[in-house]
Amino acid sequence: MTGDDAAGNGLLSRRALLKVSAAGGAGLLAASAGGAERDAWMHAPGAPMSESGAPSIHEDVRRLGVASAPGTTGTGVSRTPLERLEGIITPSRLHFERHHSGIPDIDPAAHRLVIHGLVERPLQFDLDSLARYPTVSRIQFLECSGNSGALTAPNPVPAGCGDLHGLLSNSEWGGVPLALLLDEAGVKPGAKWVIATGGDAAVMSRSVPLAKCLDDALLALYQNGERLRPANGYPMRLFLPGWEGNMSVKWLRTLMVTDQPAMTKDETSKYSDLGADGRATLFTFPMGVKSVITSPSPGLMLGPKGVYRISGLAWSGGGRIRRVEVSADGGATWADAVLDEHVLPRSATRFQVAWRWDGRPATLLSRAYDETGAVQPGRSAALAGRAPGSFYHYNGTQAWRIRADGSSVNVYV
Ligand SMILES: Nc1nc2c(c(=O)[nH]1)N[C@H]1C(S)=C(S)[C@@H](COP(=O)(O)O)O[C@H]1N2
Ligand SMILES: [Mo]
Repeated sequence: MTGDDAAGNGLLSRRALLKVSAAGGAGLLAASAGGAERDAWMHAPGAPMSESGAPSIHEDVRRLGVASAPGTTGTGVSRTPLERLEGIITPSRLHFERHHSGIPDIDPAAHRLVIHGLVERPLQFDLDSLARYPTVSRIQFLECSGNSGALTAPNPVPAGCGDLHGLLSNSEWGGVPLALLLDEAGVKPGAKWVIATGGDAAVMSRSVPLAKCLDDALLALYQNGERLRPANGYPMRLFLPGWEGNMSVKWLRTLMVTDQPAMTKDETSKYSDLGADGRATLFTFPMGVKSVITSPSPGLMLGPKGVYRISGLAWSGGGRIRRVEVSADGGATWADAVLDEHVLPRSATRFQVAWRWDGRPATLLSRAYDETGAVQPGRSAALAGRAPGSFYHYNGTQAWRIRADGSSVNVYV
């Protein structure tokens, strides 16, 4: 250990993070060079402007694992390539997708949102009427409760960070607080739940506690500054910060205020958690505190031994991330990672730590804590009490085994 060491096997202090450099790899410039020669692309004017931007043709970053269930179109998922992104915002084109019956082609002029049931005044809204309400915007994550479920498999699946954890994205969501609209409809005494249904062929339907709807629920219209993308609910979706993604009903069509949950197919046969005792738990709403190292991770190679920046994401349905620890010795010792500037409630939070890799095999792990005091469990604790095959709401720690050749692989510790 040296003065900069913060934990075993080369994890360095916060101070060391600022000193991470390519350790000579940046290439010292000969004094005579001075950039005198023009580069090839400097000899003629460049390309013109365009009406819609696109990533550099040199950057081939796409959603991962785009797949539909056999015999269907659009019933499945695509995942965010977490290991190819930095910061906390997921570009809208890379936001993960989960559709139960494809993306409906909704005519925004014809779409209506209806609020009915236990209300004084049933109301109907179109996009024009909604545009008159005050809006809010918040940077928050959306995570499918099936995310990371592959880690419940008996043997580690040889897959990458986005393949395993990419049913998580983080956006700036803008729209009208649902409380405003419910207030206008006049919720009647005795109301406790709101049944939300979507305008897709699957008619996704979920029962949401009224308290959440009156708290921070959003009728989302905007995503990262532009209208929602069709895949993510255009022209409007329910957005329930920190809660399992399934409840954020896309293409939102009706909200029925009731005194009890509806027990829809989407909250009974699916998205319930089967315990080892054979009993299923319904209504697991908030997503647990979780973190994952995005770099290094499978598919990203380390070069020669030396100091590297470990980078990752942490998030919690319970609120803000308070602390993230990283281990380079399989969980024997832990060092505090540095949290980036934006530590927002129910948002992905970027963490980093410097690591002096000695070129030998090592096992990296991260562990997150949130402001409620919740701690991300290890794998065995996260599996305790589950029936075999029960994979929703898994938030155990992720271990990457770094091999001597600089490659890495999903392992269990
Ligand atoms: N109407 C409707 N809403 C839906 C779904 C759906 O298939 N239909 N999928 C749900 C699930 S399971 C998740 S995880 C999120 C995914 O949102 P995204 O596709 O914008 O990432 O939307 C939820 N809302
Ligand atoms: Mo989901």
